[in-house]
Amino acid sequence: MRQMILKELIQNRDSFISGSQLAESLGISRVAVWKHIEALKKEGYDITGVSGRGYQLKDNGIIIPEEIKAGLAQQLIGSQVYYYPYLDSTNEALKRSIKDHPLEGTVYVAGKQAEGKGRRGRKWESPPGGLWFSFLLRPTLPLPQTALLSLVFAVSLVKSMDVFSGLPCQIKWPNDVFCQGKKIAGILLEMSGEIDNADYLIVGIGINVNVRTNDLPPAIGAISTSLLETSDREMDANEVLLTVLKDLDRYYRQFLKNGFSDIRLEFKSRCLHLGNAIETTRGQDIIRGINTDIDEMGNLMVQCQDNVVRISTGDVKVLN
Ligand code: BT5
Repeated sequence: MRQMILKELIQNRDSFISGSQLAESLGISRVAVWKHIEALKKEGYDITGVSGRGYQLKDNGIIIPEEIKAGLAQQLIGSQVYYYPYLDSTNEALKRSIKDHPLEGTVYVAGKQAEGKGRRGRKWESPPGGLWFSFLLRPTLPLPQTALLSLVFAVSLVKSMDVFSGLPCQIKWPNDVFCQGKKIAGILLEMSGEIDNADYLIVGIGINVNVRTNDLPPAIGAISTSLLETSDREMDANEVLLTVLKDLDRYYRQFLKNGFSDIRLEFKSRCLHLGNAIETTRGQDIIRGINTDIDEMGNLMVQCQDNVVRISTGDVKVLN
């Protein structure tokens, strides 16, 4: 019943619908309507009740799973889609659901996250207006191939971001998406299982869709951008998610079928710092040099003064 009330509110979103209208169309009492509305509010839906007018659901980028599913046809990524107005982290929520054996390709989307995670224990700011989601894969690939997926999905995401930002976007190795020199999206891969036998892989993606970077903590706002700010228009989060999921699925299939070679070339052509001076680390060592290549295993090749250093994990700082 709660889902039916939600459906009615979504259909009338941003306008009021009276309690008696809801009660009548669903065949329940007004008190029952009120109880369900209170439960929806607890889940995190932004519903205002005004006496004499009824209830209004504020649309902060609510994802409608049926709409997404209907647009996806037969693809793997998006086999199931769940939307939650509020979560700690979509990666964590999807991880907790593993015990219930979710289908491969299941997607969890959150309206906002209290504890959005970046890589290496960093925080990901996740206010309303962004697209914060994770999906589940069970690849049967050797570990180095599984690790390449982080670059594969970056190429996919950069393509989707071009479409919505209206600008050519770029990738900072291994998988940050940049637009006009600022970060617009990030990816976090988490794996469970044994080496060469991944039990599951959770891919978390954060996209600043209708986020105002002024509303982020200043230090992060200064280095970030959003689709709203690059394109100067509010986006329909459902449309963005649909396109992004289609692209991810297409690139995943291409990778499984043909490997990394062609995708590597795309990665290189979109890489923010290829041919530039960069700084990165290997263990305790700080490595400075020219990033000359990204190899077949996705490693960063850095030409230092007298040798070439291969970097397989870490962060890149662009020096010029
Ligand atoms: C990432 O980490 O870029 C991976 C971000 C993945 C977020 C998604 S949201 C859905 C899913 N559920 C989760 O809990 N996480 C995933 P990293 O490369 O470590 O970048 C983190 C750094 O980006 C932070 O230290 C900040 O400097 C910056 N940052 C934080 N929030 C940001 C935002 N909203 N936009 C742009 N930059 C941000």
